[in-house]
Amino acid sequence: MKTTMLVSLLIGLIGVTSAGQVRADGTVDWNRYYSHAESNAIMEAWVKRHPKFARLMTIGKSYLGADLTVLEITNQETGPASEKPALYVDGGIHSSELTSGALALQFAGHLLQGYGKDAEITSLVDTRAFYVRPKFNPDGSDASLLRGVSLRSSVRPVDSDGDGKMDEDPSEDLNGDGYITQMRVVDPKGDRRPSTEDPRVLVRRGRGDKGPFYRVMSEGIDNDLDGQINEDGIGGLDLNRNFPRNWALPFKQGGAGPFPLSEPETHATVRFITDHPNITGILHNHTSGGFVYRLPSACDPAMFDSNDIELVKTLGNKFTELTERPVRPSSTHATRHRYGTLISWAYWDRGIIGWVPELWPGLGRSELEAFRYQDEKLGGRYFVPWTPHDHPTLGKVEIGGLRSRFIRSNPPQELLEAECALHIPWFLWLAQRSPLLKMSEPVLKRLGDGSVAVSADVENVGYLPTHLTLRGLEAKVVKPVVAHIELRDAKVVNANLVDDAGRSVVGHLRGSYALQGSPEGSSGSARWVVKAYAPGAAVSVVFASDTGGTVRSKWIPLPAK
Ligand SMILES: [Ca+2]
Ligand SMILES: [Ca+2]
Ligand SMILES: [Ca+2]
Ligand SMILES: [Ca+2]
Ligand SMILES: [Zn+2]
Repeated sequence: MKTTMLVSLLIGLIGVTSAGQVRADGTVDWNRYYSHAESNAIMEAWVKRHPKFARLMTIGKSYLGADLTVLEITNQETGPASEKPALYVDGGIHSSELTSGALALQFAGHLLQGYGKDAEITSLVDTRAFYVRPKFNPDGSDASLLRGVSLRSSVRPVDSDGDGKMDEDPSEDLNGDGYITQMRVVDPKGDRRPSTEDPRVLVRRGRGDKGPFYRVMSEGIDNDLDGQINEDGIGGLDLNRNFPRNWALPFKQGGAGPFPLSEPETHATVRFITDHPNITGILHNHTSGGFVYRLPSACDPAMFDSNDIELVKTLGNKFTELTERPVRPSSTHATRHRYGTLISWAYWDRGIIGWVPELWPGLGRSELEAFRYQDEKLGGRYFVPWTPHDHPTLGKVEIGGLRSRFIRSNPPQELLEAECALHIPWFLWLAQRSPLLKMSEPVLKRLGDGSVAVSADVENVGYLPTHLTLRGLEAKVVKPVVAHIELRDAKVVNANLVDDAGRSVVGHLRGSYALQGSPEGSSGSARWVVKAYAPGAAVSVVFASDTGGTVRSKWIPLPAK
């Protein structure tokens, strides 16, 4: 069973063709969901079109061997990405949450198309870097998009019902219409009845209601004859429970994998973020709900420093201001606690503030409103009329109902671009909130003995402190600002606090946000005494911060007598 399913999954993936989706003017139709191959083709076309700004990286392979691709965006002429504060943006950790990946891709397109036209974007691409990963989990996203498979995250087989068999009972498209919808069967004990306002809609049965009553199941058969229909479909892991901080065993939380970072998709993420200490913020996109989850996440909120939470709330308030949508803490589900999330790991182990935008509030408040909308605006194409079907074990059933993937769980294509675009101003605003170093012109002063004192000041003109959060400071996971001097035909004869590598530690610098507990002062300085040993001697001063970028002076000749 396992092998057959994997083979059919692979065939499904190979069957994808990557048509050219980028138009001659560089634009892309954002009212479309793209497969992993199409998404990669779009990013490859951008790299060809904008070689100065875009670079494609493969950071690992998925469970089925697909490339895990990240698009790096920055202006190479103003310095490499590694020397600039960066924002990490992903989507698609959860397979059917396809809007999240669409937003990541659209965000990258917005940056590339906006450069040179929009002053804010031009400045951001010149001074910051972006790492955009539209398909966190390409196997699962393609299974959902291309084959309508229902699965939470990765396609790695899991025995979800504990019967010793893995993925033995997925859903089946019994009526062959290309969709997995619902089956309803008349049952006096059923908990549903047709709505009096719209008989196509099944609502919860109330006390004293009149029949007929229905039992509703997802479309399929009981493949393993255990009495349950569709109880163990493809996959079963939740990759956003597989991160190493506060990871939990299955007795506390299912689907988290056998051990932290057991999965290639999560391992590549932790490797990538750790290897890119310039990342100052994480946008880990999901769907649906129409709000943003903030820290604290995946552990007791009391463990979090209240000053860090104040900072998180301040940053989140801007989202509400820009979108009129709420921000909610991620850890207050008493009954549904989460463990091992990406943003929890990023905060505790890297000091980074991460966010979980849950896109798409849905169509209206009730199922009835969704039906009405799809009737009036979407040509009725998301409803499959209830049609009799002879089920092999249940006998007479009806198959039909709402095709919910692109109406309830994700927006219909017509609304996709607008839903994603709503979030972009806040993403840009967050990118601007990074720390950012700026240095003064070094001052050179000739001393009596013929040596030259070189001094320079540096300031964090950004918003966040260079340590990002108090967690980043206290756990020493974000490095302080350091200075060093580059020399031509000169040597350092005395230096203020120079370490073995010739660097002077400036320390952490506060930004314009007054984070309680952050070191005082947003500026620092460094000083060296140097001596020329040949004519034409010159120096250049460099201040480097993982999170605030690297700034360099030009080469300055040492003053002659
Ligand atoms: Ca099973
Ligand atoms: Ca069907
Ligand atoms: Ca079964
Ligand atoms: Ca079973
Ligand atoms: Zn999700």
